[in-house]
Amino acid sequence: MYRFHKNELQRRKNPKITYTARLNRRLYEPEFLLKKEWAIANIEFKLKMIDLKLSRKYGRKVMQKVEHRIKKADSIARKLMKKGCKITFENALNRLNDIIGIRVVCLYSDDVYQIAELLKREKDLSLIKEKDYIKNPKKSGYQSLHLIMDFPLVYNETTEQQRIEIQIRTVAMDFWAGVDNHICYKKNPAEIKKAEADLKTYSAVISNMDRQMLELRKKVEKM
Ligand code: 0O2
Repeated sequence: MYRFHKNELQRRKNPKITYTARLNRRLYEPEFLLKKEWAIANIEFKLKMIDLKLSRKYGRKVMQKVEHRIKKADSIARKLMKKGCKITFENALNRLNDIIGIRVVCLYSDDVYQIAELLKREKDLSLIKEKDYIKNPKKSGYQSLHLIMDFPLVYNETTEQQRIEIQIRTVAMDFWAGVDNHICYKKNPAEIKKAEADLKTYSAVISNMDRQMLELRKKVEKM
């Protein structure tokens, strides 16, 4: 009689586990990870230079936080399924824009657009798509400016485009997204109906607060 390992039994019950496990193996290949980390380091260096430039210009620290993540296999699998694609490494690379995600958080909403403008002026970054969820928040209330960009990574004498999603937002928007992530985002819609409505209201509150803080800063600058 054959005895199956517990994981194998689980896989037979749910083929998604096999696909995700395969995906996981490819995502953890050292060369793949190295290239992703390398691209991240390059973009973070550019962001550091932009921060220096803006911080000198305005005499205040502009970027409050810069963080990054490489998307995990289960999150990739979920997103591919949502898009109706098979869970494969190739689909992950070709269909998803945010395997590499970088987030920049700043104090004021006009900083968001200045940072975006300077990123767009970088000669070796190509803008693929811009999504302005500040001017047009998502149905959930989510606000942020997303730039989908390509960066040509030179590796072993070849050049490979690395797709990166850069999310730029204020501290207030980041606070909202953090709470939404904890309470609502990617959760069962039936369980979170009430919280969803409240979060939508708070998104408007935060948007107002951002506007007031910006006006206050401008008033103080004129004094
Ligand atoms: P995670 O956990 O951050 O990886 P696209 O293929 O670009 O057209 P995509 O990527 O679904 O479609 O684009 P979208 O809607 O712009 O969302 C990209 C990311 O924005 C999400 O990535 C989240 O990080 C963030 N986001 C979007 N909507 C919400 C929201 O309602 N609440 C919160 N908290 N974050 C949101 P992932 O892969 O979904 O998640």
